[in-house]
Amino acid sequence: MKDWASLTTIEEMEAATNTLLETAQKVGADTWQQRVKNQTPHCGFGESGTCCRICSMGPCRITKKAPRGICGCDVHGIVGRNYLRFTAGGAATHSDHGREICHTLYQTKEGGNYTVKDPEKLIRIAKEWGIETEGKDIYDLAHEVAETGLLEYGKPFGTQRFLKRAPEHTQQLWHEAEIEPRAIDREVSQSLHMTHMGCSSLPEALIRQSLRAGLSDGWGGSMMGTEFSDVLFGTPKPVDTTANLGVMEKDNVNIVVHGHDPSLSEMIVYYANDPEMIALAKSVGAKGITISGVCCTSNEVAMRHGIPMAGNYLNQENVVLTGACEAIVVDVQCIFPALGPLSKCFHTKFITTSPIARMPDSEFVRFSAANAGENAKAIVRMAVENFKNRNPEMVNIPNLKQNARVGYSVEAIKKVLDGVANSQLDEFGTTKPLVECVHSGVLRGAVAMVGCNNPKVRPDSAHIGLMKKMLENDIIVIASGCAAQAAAKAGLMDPVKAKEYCGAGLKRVCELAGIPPVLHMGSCVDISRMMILASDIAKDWGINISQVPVVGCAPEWMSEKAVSIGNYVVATGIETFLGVDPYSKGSEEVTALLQGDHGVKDWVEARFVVETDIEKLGDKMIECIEAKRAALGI
Ligand code: MSK
Repeated sequence: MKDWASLTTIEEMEAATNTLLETAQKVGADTWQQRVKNQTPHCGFGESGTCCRICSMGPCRITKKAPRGICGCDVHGIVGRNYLRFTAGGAATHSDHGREICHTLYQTKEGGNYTVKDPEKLIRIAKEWGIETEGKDIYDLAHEVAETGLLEYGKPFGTQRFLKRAPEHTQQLWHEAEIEPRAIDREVSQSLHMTHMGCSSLPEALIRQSLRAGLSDGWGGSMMGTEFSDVLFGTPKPVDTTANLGVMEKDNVNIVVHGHDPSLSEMIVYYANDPEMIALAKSVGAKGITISGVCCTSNEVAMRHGIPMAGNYLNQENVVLTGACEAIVVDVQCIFPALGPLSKCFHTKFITTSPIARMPDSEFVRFSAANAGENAKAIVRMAVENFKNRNPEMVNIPNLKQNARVGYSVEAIKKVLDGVANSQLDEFGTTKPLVECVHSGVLRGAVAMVGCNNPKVRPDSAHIGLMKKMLENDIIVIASGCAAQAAAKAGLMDPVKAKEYCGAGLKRVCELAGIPPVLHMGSCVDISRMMILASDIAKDWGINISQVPVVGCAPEWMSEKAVSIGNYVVATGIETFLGVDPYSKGSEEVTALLQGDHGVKDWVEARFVVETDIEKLGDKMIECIEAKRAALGI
């Protein structure tokens, strides 16, 4: 057994949370811990997916005595429809994020709020899409690529352009299964059409469309969100930062950014470093301005600027409970409406910025690409001026902080690994050294660990427990979203410390490449990076994606986006392990399609595994990786 002493434990994180909950009690604040108690036990029909409220004849709930809804739909149709709607919600959300990024790209101009930071990537994508690049002004090209991207949402004919990035075999599987995504909006809208009263109730058709809608996200909207964020803000490279609540600074103005869209947070980071704003902070008695982040906005600015990560999804109330948060500034997704009333118990300003995420008890500063600079400066000013309203007696910043190296885009991974093995890099590097490490057994395989926190799982315990188990077994972990932040908070992204906890093979790779054993690949939309990495590995290795010893895992997921992600990861040929059931257990047929030997497995060569016992989930992941190795004869 390893001694994990230098890492931050779950118990230490819980102890810190408990001191913050004492503050909550003092000020009479409501917290998610209390609301979970209020909501327990959960509705059994909802949990098993067997409640239908798609039309107003119901709601219909399926029991032994009432096996069909009023329209005659059976439990399998109801569970299947609920599952597809769940997926469509996630695909719409991720893809709309991607659409916003396309619009931001369209707004770029020389000297403007937004400029092109990675012109090579823009040119690469333009060429990939057959757009003429020769002799074109970079901003004309950016606008043309952005417009072409926007048309991916509603084009009347054809399929998503990025599908061609997948290996031929994968493309063939998608074609044969009739799940190649067409226009992104069409897949979302068709999912709603199919699940309208009186349309599909055949589980197989509903699950096929779930995969298709998921693919429109992962190989469409999300992929554009990632790629164009890189064009706009720079493709991430390894950068050092810190993580956990202790990154907030007692003597500074603390601004916490939260949500997903980097367009706003990039600007906030810029203006927090503005000498005028720093001088203003000093004039109100602070030593400076600290920006830190929660959820995926945090991942975005951490990867590109080394901005510290205060925490993940279930820490969002904690940052306010420190009493040292002058402003929590949010864009879209994963934001608790609870932040409004909670902020009112403190001096904190809860600032919403997007018409997509309006909430009571917030101050709304409508953000737009056209006036981004002005908006961001106004927000930073509001936060700074709020410092004087802080009650020093309420300040309690838990002393938890770990170092983390983040920013492993596909380009960065290839560069660090290829750089070790090969002094003559080709233009973008290859995954061959990684393939060699896995082939030789130095690394047994890889796990893509993604997803949220969910109060149904002791926060972060599944992420951290599973990661440790993988590292001990020489399985490298790539992580994104709140799973990545869990690793960073614990210290698993500290390249100096974390390698000590790995098996001998993984430790050697980390030392040679100077990487941590858990690689931060970004935010939720950046799971598309993982799809590209898996595709490139399969191509460099000369095998199918489903043969590569790699699995996906979301042990603490909670959002619709995560269901959409699960669908596209499985549809890409990667076995996906979930620690929370996606409201599908009420139907044997749907469960068999998603998890059995002859459902999605027959169509795309991968399936879901749902296991709420985290120890068993980890064992199953290792078994799956080892079975893939054995099948390859390695
Ligand atoms: S933020 S979707 S809680 S990963 Fe992307 Fe975290 Fe899940 Fe939101």
